[in-house]
Amino acid sequence: MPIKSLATHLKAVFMSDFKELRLILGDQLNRQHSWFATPNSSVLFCMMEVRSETAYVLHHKQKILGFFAAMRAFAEELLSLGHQVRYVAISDEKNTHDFIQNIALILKENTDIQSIRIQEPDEYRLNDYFHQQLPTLAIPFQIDSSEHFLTHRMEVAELFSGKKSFLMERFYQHMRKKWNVLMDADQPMGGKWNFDASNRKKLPKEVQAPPALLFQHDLTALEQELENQGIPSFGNGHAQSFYWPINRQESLQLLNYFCEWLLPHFGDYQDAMRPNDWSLFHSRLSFALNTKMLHPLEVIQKAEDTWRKQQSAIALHQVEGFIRQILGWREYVRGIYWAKMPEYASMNALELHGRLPSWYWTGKTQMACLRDSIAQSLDKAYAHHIQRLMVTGNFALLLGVHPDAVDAWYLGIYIDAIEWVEMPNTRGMSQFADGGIMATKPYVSSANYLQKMSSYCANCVYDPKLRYGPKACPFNSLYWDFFLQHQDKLRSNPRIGMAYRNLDKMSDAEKESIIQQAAWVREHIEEI
Ligand code: FAD
Ligand code: DLZ
Ligand code: SF4
Repeated sequence: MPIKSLATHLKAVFMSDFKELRLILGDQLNRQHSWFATPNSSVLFCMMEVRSETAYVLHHKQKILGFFAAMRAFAEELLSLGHQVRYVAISDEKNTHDFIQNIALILKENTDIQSIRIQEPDEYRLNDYFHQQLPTLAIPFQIDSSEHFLTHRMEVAELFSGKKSFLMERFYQHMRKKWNVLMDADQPMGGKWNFDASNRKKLPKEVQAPPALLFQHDLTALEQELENQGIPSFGNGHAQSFYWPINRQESLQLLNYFCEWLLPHFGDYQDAMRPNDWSLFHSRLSFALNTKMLHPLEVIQKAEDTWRKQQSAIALHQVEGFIRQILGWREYVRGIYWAKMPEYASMNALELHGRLPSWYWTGKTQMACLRDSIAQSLDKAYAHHIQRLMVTGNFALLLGVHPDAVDAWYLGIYIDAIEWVEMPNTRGMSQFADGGIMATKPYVSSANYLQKMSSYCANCVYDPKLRYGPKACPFNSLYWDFFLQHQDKLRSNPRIGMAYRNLDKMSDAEKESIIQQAAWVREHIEEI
């Protein structure tokens, strides 16, 4: 593990006359940042593994392993490029496990340091912490851009100033023009901005996705180090053959693999689900992107270039569907986060107060769709978008779970989960807790949708067609009960008209049966 040579390097570090300290956070592993353009012997780069970051939520083991392994690899890379690095490992005896206290110690050891620079932290929590704590060091400091995003923090807020809801589609068109992506002069390629309607195909049995590209890292020593330090976590670590990319080179390999093998079908099967097929045609690039090992523009441009060179093999809707996720959704959710924090973190528009069933932490439920999606998340620290939105998220919302509990689960379980992207997706898009800032209606469905878009139901003890009785799929009664319970807040929403028209056609006895069946599901939630 790289940590050995980092430790050796520390001796050299103490003998130098550093003038400036620059802190690199665990999700700032951007080798192309202007900070690293030329090695400068008066600059000391610092990286820290701290308990405050491992403990703000209970993380999946792969998330901690992945962040620490990527941080260590990045420090090694900086050293090899001639930069000076002080790496504070989790087991470092002097580690105070707090960024500012660690910096204070380094300043004590390096009395020539006259200034500090950090890059903008992406999470509100850490941004707030540094704004409050940096002045206490009584030394000039500067906060630089992370040079990662395609929008500035308040761009979405400015674009939608004075508006109640923030429509992604408008933002996306603005981004396509701004960055000249998939454009034909000032018009969108193919005459349409959005090919969403072509992104909802069912996955036919005979279509097999190519295998996921997996790397092989032996992280058992790091896993042992975390255990020795008593760092809590959950889920399967796969430390012996850790398969996520932990450096830029591997991240680029993953991007190339995606463009060559998966992009040709990405758009078609973007919303499809299949048991035991954990990533289908998805890129699995979110960890590399969120740690900044990859820049969003290089991912977008690589996808667009691949399409331009192979238009006979790759249809426009495949690449547009992919680019929309990164140029559109990713930047958009970040903009919502900065526009609405800190209030966003406590929004609970539907006033939900339920608990997350304990099987969200074990996968032990008889519902095939939830069992597979949760077991996969525990094993892989990954689920693709539609599993997150329409299986685990959908069920939590129908059940009436408090958005805080849902947020904590999503923030902990996925390797790509950093609050700026996790929270708007969970609290906003998935749980409708922001009352419709992000989504124009709640993303809920009965078994009908799940049966259409997946093959889960074929092997489930529950019947997707039944609404009542012991074999009835729990999604069905909860779905109608959801609309009954939230009539005061949802009935006037024109996008939900159909659900209320269907409810209005039901007899009182039918509605009463739904209410009773949903109550039964809630009462027996731990056994279903
Ligand atoms: P692909 O399907 O291959 O998409 C390509 C890239 O587009 C992703 O890597 C990601 O960077 C971006 N992207 C796609 N959808 C979104 C989206 N809705 N918002 C932002 N970026 C998007 N994404 C995270 O990166 N971190 C999270 O913590 C996170 N939490 C989520 C929680 C919920 C409840 C939901 C519904 C979605 C969440 N997402 C999150 C968005 C999305 O599910 C993941 O980005 C995606 O599943 C990652 O897998 P992938 O790289 O294979 O994505
Ligand atoms: C996710 C994570 C973890 C588990 N640990 C660390 C850490 O010890 N040190 C660090 O600098 N970063 C870590 N991270 C990533 C941070 O949580 C991330 O940098 C912030 O959330 C800022 O967006
Ligand atoms: Fe999920 Fe219901 Fe289908 Fe079972 S029947 S897999 S619980 S949607």
